[in-house]
Amino acid sequence: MKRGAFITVEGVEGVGKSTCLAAIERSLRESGRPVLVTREPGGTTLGERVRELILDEHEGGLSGPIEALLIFAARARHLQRIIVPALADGRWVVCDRFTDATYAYQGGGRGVDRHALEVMAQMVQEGLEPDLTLLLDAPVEVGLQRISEREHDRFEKENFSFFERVRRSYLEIAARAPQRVRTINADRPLDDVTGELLKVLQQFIAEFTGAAR
Ligand code: Z5A
Repeated sequence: MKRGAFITVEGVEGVGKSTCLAAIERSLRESGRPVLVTREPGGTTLGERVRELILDEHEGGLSGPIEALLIFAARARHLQRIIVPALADGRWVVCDRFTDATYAYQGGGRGVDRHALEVMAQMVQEGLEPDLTLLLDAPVEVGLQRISEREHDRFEKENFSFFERVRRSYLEIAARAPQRVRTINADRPLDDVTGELLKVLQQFIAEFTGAAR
């Protein structure tokens, strides 16, 4: 059986990832593909515990390296228990954030050495990379404004320059891997954003299914 495609969605807070994930899932299901939607950190009991821990605003003293180690531990379990079996079973896996988020937040945001992150990624992913990454990009102030009404978690309480570094890291990743990472301008009305996103997705489906034939 052909393996399914691995699609990730990335971006700084408030760019519209959750909103767009729903549109991606709908579109894939309508095209008759078996879909698994998951998230990081999360997707397993261990992953959800790590998520709770790293988002808890009362959790003091979690340095960048501690965050990275926790996130990669959760990722290892997520890959082993959920992502790899689903892909092998022919399902299309759509994941809300993956390793690019670690390069952006722990690398760019917290200053963890990129090489150390690459070593952990290699150990945990064993060469598996997303087939397509949809990077929703908008100025930091736009995203933060969109989430200004809700209660903020540990990351969302960071300062503006932290998110600027995160955004810059994401854009650098996209520049280095233009084939895999497709950047979508998320500073537009939602219909325009989802319209472009679904167009990119359709193009990818055609390429992936053609290439997998
Ligand atoms: N993290 C990490 O540090 N390292 C890692 O390796 C990983 C994660 C994997 C959890 O992420 C945290 O984990 C994350 C980094 C860290 N930081 N935080 N917090 P998350 O993905 O669960 O949380 P999030 O980024 O905070 O999600 P979010 O704030 O909900 O953002 P979003 O999903 O991109 O936005 P949304 O909920 O779809 O939309 C926000 C609001 O904007 C909502 O009211 C929408 O209706 C509105 N919206 C969306 N699009 C538009 C447009 N185009 N126009 C107008 N309004 C819009």
